[in-house]
Amino acid sequence: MKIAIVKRPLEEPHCGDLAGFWEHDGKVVLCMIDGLGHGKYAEQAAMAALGFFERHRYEPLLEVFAACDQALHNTRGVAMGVAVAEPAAGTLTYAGIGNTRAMVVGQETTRLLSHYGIVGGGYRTLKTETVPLAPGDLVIMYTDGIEEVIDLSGYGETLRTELRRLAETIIEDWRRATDDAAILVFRNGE
Ligand SMILES: [Mn+2]
Repeated sequence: MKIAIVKRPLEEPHCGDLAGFWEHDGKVVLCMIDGLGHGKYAEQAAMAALGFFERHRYEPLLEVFAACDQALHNTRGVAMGVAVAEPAAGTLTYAGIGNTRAMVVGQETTRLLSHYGIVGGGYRTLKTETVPLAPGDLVIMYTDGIEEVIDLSGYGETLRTELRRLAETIIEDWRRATDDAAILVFRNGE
């Protein structure tokens, strides 16, 4: 699987931004988490969310978000985005709460919608969104430690095929110096 995750904590050793991925049954599940604030308690909340999600990752997305919201109520809470890629179907299904970001970059760039709220602190509405995912498309997910709008148009084709270098370059170019930062880049199989 072609995937790269790069993290830059604001203050070592704690990083409140965490990412995970799992592959099963022809699907790839991608998860980006930002524990509120940064430092030790942000990391604790993010680890609780990642652990919860890992145990329940094959359950329906909206149910996992709802149960995770309950399970994290005595933490600071997190922003969380989850994308499920189904290469055979040519689709990506996304759900997100809070200000983690996700986009599909192919012929066009499609930004996915996150809903308002905090996982662990409550939210009103959450829906999944399904968009096309073509062979070779990139899925890029990141936290708000990186500028919301990142422009990849200046990045050449070589960079786009070297996922770790691409992730490192984005984080160097678009990082905000006031927060933890993390990025996950996934290339859909060709
Ligand atoms: Mn953040």
